[in-house]
Amino acid sequence: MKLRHLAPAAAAAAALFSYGTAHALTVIDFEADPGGVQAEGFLSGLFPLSFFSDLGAGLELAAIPEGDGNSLLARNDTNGNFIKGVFNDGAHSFLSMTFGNDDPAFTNPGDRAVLTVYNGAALVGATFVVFNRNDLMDQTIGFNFGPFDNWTLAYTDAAGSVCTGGGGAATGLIEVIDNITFDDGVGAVVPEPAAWTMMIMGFGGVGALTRRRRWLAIA
Ligand SMILES: [Ca+2]
Ligand SMILES: [Ca+2]
Ligand SMILES: [Ca+2]
Ligand SMILES: [Ca+2]
Repeated sequence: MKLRHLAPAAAAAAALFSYGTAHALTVIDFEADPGGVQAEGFLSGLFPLSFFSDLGAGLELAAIPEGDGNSLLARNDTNGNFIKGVFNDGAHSFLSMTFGNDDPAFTNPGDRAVLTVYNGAALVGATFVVFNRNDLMDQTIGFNFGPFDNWTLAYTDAAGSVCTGGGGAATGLIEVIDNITFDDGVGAVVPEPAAWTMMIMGFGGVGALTRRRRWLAIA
């Protein structure tokens, strides 16, 4: 079974306009996975990314309104649970995902999703996105500086403490993530501006070749 990749041209175009990587991108959307409670370290199909929870329990796949079809949840949130990912194929330099379940009733202004990436045990970096607090999966968080081979995604308050109840509610704030997108590893090098010029010229060349083929076909 082949890993699902975006078409190289589409990936390159997306990279050009968003994150500046030049790799093919793989997307995990969990749509082919059976729903329900998941074991620690579970894999989606043959994708090289194992999922864990910080507390060692609470991972679940479910189709919920706060997700995008089947999505990944970390329950047990009153104890401060969150999601971890470990790549099984070495280091990467691009990762993004969508996130939801930012209930206005269970969050405070400034609460956020925090994505932290590591290479082995070494911290590589962290980024955050403040919730728009609409309980919809309509925000994305990403990191594009590697190499890293594992990561955590946690919902925290504005000070960075993992949410254990939000807004004074008894229920915690469950991380819900989906559409996990990553590059094909650190083998390739992020192009310099001069290389981009060459690549853009290359895209033009592809178009010219296509037109020539079409012309030949008509002839
Ligand atoms: Ca999905
Ligand atoms: Ca949590
Ligand atoms: Ca919700
Ligand atoms: Ca939202």
